[in-house]
Amino acid sequence: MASKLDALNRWVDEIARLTQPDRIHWCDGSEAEYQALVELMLDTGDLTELNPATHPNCYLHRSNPSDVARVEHLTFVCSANAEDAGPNNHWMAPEEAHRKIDALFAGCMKGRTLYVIPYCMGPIDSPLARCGVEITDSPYVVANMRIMTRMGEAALARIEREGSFVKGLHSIGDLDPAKRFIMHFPEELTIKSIGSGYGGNALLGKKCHALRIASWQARQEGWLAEHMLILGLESPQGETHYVAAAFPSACGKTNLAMLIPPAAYPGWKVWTIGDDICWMQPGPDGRLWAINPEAGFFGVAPGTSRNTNPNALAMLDRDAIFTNVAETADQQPWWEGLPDGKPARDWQGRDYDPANGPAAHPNSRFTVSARQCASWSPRAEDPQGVPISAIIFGGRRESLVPLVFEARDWKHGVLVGAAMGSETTAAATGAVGVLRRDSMAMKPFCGYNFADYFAHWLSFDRPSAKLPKVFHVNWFRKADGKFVWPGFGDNMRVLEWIVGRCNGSVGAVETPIGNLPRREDLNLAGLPLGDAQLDLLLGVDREGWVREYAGIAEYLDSFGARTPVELKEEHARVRDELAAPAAAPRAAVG
Ligand code: OXD
Ligand code: MN
Repeated sequence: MASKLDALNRWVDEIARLTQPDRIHWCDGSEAEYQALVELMLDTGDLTELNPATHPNCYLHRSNPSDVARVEHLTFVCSANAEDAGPNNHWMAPEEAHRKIDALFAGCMKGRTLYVIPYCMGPIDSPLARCGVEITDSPYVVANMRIMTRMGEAALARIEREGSFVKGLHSIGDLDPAKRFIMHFPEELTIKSIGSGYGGNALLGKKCHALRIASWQARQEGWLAEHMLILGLESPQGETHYVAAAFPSACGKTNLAMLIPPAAYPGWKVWTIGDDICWMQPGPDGRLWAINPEAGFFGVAPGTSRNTNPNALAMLDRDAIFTNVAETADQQPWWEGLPDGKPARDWQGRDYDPANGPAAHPNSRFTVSARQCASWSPRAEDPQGVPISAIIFGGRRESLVPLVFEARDWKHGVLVGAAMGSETTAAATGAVGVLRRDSMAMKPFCGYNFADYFAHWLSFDRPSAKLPKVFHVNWFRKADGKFVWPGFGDNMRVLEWIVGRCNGSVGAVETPIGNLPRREDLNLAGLPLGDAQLDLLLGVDREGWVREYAGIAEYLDSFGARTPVELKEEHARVRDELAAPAAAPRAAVG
């Protein structure tokens, strides 16, 4: 009798013929399998054991120094029609892409084991979850996928029930950057990645499936696949609001998702649902319901400390994989920003010498199960997801952009997200600190034309919809080269205002760019901020914003005729308000 696994078996056979592995291993996701992989990697030197007394079951992986980040210039969306990929993606015709990459896959697994990894993105019994199968020759990828996804037998059983899955083929190849490609074939629900073992390029469930392919599927099916953390904010009265927030890579999503409220907030609690990816769908009640498709965190290590993210630090002292961090003399993991300990060996395994640069690579990472986080919410396993009250966009902006503002409605919110800009970080190769537009923090991850993506976002505004309120935050404002806002736990003050706006319990002032808190609307107690600093954080520099909106117009025009007219009209509305003589400030209610 035909089984729904026939297509999977045929595909595995076909890939084995192409790549010619010595062995094929179907992953069951068990603890015994994980331990066997760890043993294997300890033997080959792919992993070294960290101090078992301080960090039991923790391992260090040192990657090839040329393979430490996502490679956007080698990442392609290979849709049949170039226009569908849009100017925001690199495009290659599917036939040419298959030919090019299959030539690199030919025979690439000789002498290696081919691992078949069935995985599920999202709670295993959630209607919002989707399955995939990754084929890889990297045991490091298998071990990481076990932490990051629901991997193994349960996922295979769901694939057998449903028959459909995303196909992901990965090989580290020979790690030659000249033979490295990350290719997506959205119409075929297929990913092919070769030449890199780095997380975002190689753990195909994450960016490749859960964002690029899923965003394409989401558009067709009426949902959203977003680069967002999800947190729950519980008040002392026991009321919890769920918030999703999009920041570009390495801009603090993990820290915000695990925030511990400061002393000024007795009885408040932040619950972590996810730190990187959010899938949202309108529910029967008109609200957006969200799941985190991942099961673990692949977080940036440098800067993570007892001061910036105590929950993260506490979850990293057992059962974790570290990639490209430094080591202390007694084999504890170390990175810049940790106040204790000092590095003895750097991320490349050399004796530490400051002349060689930072001890840990700036994009060094930890991989750890979400369940190890003290703020992890059991609602992360809820098959229905959680209802989202607010969406927050944010970027790294040294100047102009205030601490927080609220979009006046959904359409304005979509414009605010589309117009997002941020200074680049080490999460991708290329220059760091350059301002680029990064709509909804999805520039590297949207699997289709941004103009169509903006239209898709606008389409959620239907009469029956009860959409979240939309906000924009900027923790990174600088004066005299220093950050003005303390950030980290104190971001709770901004979250409180955001939730207050959702409840209609706190005020704001209307401005052309959106509604801003007045000083009296924010809890600023105990913060060492003077008048000049507060003016900077809570002010609107109209001339600066006129220039910003001119830049945004150029950006929206770069998508040509596909840019939704509605978005351009919304832009024109704000632009004209900015140009009009300033009216007396008006309090915004509700
Ligand atoms: C990540 C990224 O790894 O955004 O999450 O680069
Ligand atoms: Mn990310």
